[in-house]
Amino acid sequence: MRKQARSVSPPDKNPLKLKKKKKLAAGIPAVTSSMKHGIQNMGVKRSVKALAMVNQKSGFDCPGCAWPDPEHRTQFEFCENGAKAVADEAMTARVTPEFFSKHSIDQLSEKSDMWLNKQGRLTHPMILKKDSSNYTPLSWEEAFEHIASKIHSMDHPDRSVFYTSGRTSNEAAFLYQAMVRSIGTNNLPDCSNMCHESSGKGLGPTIGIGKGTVHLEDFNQADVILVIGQNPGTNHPRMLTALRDAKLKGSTIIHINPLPETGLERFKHPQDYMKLNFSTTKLADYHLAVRIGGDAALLKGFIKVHSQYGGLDQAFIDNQTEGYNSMLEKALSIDWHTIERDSGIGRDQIEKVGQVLSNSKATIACWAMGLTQQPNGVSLIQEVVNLLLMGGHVGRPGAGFCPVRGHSNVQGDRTVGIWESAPESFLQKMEQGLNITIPKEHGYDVVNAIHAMRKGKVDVFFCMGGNFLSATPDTFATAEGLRNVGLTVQVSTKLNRSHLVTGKEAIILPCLGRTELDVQRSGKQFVTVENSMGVVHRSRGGLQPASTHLRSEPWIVSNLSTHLFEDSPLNWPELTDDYDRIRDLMEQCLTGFHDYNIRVRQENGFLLPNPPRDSRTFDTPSSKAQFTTHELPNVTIPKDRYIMMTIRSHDQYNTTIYDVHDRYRGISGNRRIVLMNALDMAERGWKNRQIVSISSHFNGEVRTSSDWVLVAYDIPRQNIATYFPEANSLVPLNSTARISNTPTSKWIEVTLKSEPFEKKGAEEE
Ligand SMILES: Nc1nc2c(c(=O)[nH]1)N[C@H]1C(S)=C(S)[C@@H](COP(=O)(O)OP(=O)(O)OC[C@H]3O[C@@H](n4cnc5c(=O)[nH]c(N)nc54)[C@H](O)[C@@H]3O)O[C@H]1N2
Ligand SMILES: Nc1nc2c(c(=O)[nH]1)N[C@H]1C(S)=C(S)[C@@H](COP(=O)(O)OP(=O)(O)OC[C@H]3O[C@@H](n4cnc5c(=O)[nH]c(N)nc54)[C@H](O)[C@@H]3O)O[C@H]1N2
Ligand SMILES: [Mo]
Repeated sequence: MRKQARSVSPPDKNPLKLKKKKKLAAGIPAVTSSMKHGIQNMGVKRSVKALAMVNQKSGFDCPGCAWPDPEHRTQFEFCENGAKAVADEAMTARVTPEFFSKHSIDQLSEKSDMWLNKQGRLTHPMILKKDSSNYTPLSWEEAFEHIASKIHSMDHPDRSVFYTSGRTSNEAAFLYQAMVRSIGTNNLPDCSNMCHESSGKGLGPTIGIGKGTVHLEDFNQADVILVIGQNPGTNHPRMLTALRDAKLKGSTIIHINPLPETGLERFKHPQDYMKLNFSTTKLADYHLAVRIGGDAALLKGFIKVHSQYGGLDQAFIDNQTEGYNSMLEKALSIDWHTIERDSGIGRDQIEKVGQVLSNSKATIACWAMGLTQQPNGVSLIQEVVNLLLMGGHVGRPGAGFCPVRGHSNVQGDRTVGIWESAPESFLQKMEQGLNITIPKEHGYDVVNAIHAMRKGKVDVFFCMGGNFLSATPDTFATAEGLRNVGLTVQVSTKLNRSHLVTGKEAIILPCLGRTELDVQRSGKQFVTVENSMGVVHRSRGGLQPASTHLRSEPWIVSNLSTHLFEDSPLNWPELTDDYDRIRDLMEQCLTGFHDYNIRVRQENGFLLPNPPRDSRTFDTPSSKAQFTTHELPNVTIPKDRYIMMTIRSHDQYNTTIYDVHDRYRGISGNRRIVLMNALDMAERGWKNRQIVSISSHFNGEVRTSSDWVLVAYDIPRQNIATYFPEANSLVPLNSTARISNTPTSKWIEVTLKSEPFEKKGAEEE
């Protein structure tokens, strides 16, 4: 019998080191860190080769994040964390069949997530047979036959679920959804359900498109840039360059965040050292240390101030919007006491910053997970829309909405069909283009997929990338769900915990990454991606693949499809012989992709249509932008409770842990830490390094996790922060944002209890 694998990483046992928080982002330490990760993982020669290709017109798109590339690129168009992402994929270590024969999955699960990732690139297709404890190799042909036979034996197409993580190229994602819809289901959950779903659901009904409306060039023309609930210094370091350039041109930057994130304090471009320019730039002019969940109140405050101090674009409000009066009436009905209490920000400061916003001729609002992963994530985004619409800050230079996407192609994946609840008009065009019949019922999103697995409703769970077990909420509940599934399949580059906590049978299909050469029958291929600002461009890897057994994601999909469908209107093998054929097909099925193969070969790719940005028009039922009216959420917490947010450290990429450092925050050695206000600690008689257990409370359910270490930090009172994914077992599966169903990873109500110091090693609860 197979022993059960552990679902939460054991801690890396290093002593916790605490230093002062850094005030300067990037600079020389960023250069040193890029080099260190590069050389350790890839060696000198490969580092130079790989990094010379990142974000170059003839190279590959950085797998780090979705921030766009400037038109005038430098020779080194990457950042510290992009370099780490490249090094992590292009590393020379390998996970081979011998590795799997040496280690059983339960043994591997006792290793930390960091250790698992460090073992290197997966090299062969592998299968974990029923009741067996070790993966064994199998051929691609055997793998496809096995998966196809499981899918054929299902009672209903909806008993299969197909997850996607946002690194998948447009071509692979498009073919993948075509395969899934040909099977007859819309069960296409993706990482976006846990990420910017609230942005899409907030923007769609108000401005008529679920995407941002700015270009990179707009940053140079903005009067004011709001950065809300986002830590670009760590997660989008190249955005700091855009902020610096904007700043040097006179923009005012307003940072709204419970934490004083270093990236927004002072910035030194790493490449300036080569030009012997040692000056640093102060970025944020204002930092409002809002309480977690306090943005709703703060935004109402700004709206009140704006209505008093003028700067309203009355003509725009009158002619191109609806709902202004009701929205304003609601904001004005909320008294200052409530706004101050809920936001944690004094009226003086709100008025001061509110005036800056009122006086602005062009405002850009950027945001990320601090807003989207709140229970009221969708209405928060819509309050941001309210605020900007008041001044007409959309569809003109230097102004607009900028949801800053995470995974490098998460936006593109959605555009090409990774969408469990795609609108009917989208599916109709897809149906015609593919010449198949597509069911119109919505499929499972991430949270509903977990519910379905737990209820025994899933026979086959297929993942195109990602780490479903560790990225999703409620780790133990998700693990139970996964163990219920007949067959789980992971198309992956690196080993992670989702390969260990599996269905009754599991298959690993190792694939090429962004950095690698992709050669098909017609020769070398490139793929395309869409960045956070709607630019579609090419990405072509150049390194020799990590193993000769690796296959590209499009190849994997087309070969599986060949085994799945006896008579399909699509000629699957032909599609992957030359990816131009995939793009030809995409042109037929998607809006905005005409002359795809020609336009994507232009130097900087092409822009997808975006009515608010291109023509200040709004694709809503009344063709007007919508102001929306929202109640304030209840954010009062009982005296003995805290609100916990789960965030990223500087040395991780989502569930991939590169190292145990969080350089900017001055923390290293341990990832099971809790950032807590020193006064809250003193009140409980606690000091730095106190060990605590955390219990989350939701609808009467309690989830507990032990062995966490307290660190005194500059964070609002009754707010605490822990790292994702270690804290995910505390995120209740049913605690999701209204409308978007995004897990509320930034709003978890918890209590803390001290534990004896000698307690070692996090236990599996
Ligand atoms: N190096 C690196 N780059 C990455 C990633 C990575 O893991 N590593 N992940 C990628 C992905 S998929 C994504 S989605 C992005 C994530 O990028 P971010 O959204 O920047 O990531 P988080 O660490 O989740 O940080 C959220 C920020 O929101 C703040 N916050 C939390 N609650 C609130 C609140 O109530 N109000 C306000 N105003 N702020 C709040 C936190 O203090 C934190 O600064 O980054 C992408 N890029
Ligand atoms: N508590 C909490 N939970 C969160 C979040 C949070 O802030 N707090 N953030 C959420 C967010 S924003 C996101 S986006 C999700 C992320 O969820 P996922 O996207 O599922 O997770 P990742 O950690 O990015 O996936 C890493 C794995 O992807 C595989 N991989 C890497 N590159 C490739 C490739 O090119 N092709 C293929 N096929 N596989 C590849 C590797 O095997 C690697 O181990 O997590 C969410 N979960
Ligand atoms: Mo994300």
